[in-house]
Amino acid sequence: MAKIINRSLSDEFLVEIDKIIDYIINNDKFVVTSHVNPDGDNIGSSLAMCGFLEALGKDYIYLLDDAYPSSLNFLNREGLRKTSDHLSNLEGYTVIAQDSGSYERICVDKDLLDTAKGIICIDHHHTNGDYGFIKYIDTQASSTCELVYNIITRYEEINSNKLINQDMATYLYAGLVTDTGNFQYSNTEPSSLMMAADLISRGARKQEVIENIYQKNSPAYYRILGECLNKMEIVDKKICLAIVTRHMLDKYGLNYDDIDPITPYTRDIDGVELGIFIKEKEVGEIKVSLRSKSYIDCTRLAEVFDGGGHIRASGCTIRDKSVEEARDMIVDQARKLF
Ligand SMILES: [Mn+2]
Repeated sequence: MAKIINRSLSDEFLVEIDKIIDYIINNDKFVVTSHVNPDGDNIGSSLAMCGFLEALGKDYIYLLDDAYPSSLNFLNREGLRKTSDHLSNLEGYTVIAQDSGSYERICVDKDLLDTAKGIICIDHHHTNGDYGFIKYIDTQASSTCELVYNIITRYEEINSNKLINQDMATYLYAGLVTDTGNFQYSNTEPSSLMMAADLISRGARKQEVIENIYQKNSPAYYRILGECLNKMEIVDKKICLAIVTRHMLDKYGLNYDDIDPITPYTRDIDGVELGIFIKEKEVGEIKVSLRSKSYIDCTRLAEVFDGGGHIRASGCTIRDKSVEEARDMIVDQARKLF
């Protein structure tokens, strides 16, 4: 096979990848973790890293305090995930924190986290602050799964062996699919598609991933989607707003997690650049998902409300406001971006 031209494996990143590989080879105890409110990339990259550590015979703990959303439960490895309340300290353990754009978002009790030896940060968030004694942060990467894939395949190349088994390939594929919107988003690069091809050739169960993530919607989901889209609002022809209230969730008997797939509808309208999905998780706790098509930087809007994320996909939380108040605040700020 011809040498793959892979932007994400430039010398600058290879230095960090090799530091991580050396560190893992020379140390024995690791904690693998990720961000709060787990998504496909969070779970996929964590389980793949666990698989890598397992293949190298390392002692590791998979620690994540938040439960998986139901659509990703098919990835669950029974009994593997531990939560902070079951551990008294992490002395001697090095934490590998993946896909977490800030220290605060790491989904482990912070008093417990502070007892660890240190943190290795592997991430692709634009808003990543400064944590970790080794940092492999590539904000152009499709997903953290792509970074973990780069680490494992680099190890394979150095050691002339193959470590990615069918399960690991499936975990990595799930994260790649979810973070690229099933290869639709602008973060889909040649390297992402090469990675997908390689994972499928190594047995990634791609049909299982697609069916579980995209083809298991309940009838109640379609009914709430119908009501939500019916009431959708277009502002200045460029901003689309959709709202799901707590009352609507209760009416349809749905969980907050179930309505996530509504988000892209707000962006995918002809002429709309910015999609805003407002979700009243609880009264006084309003979650806002932001998506842009081609030129608005969503993080600029999210950061006004102490949120963050990626240029094309960000989020924030507005507290102690009604849905109407939150809507007005967001629209005021959103208009300033144009
Ligand atoms: Mn991610």
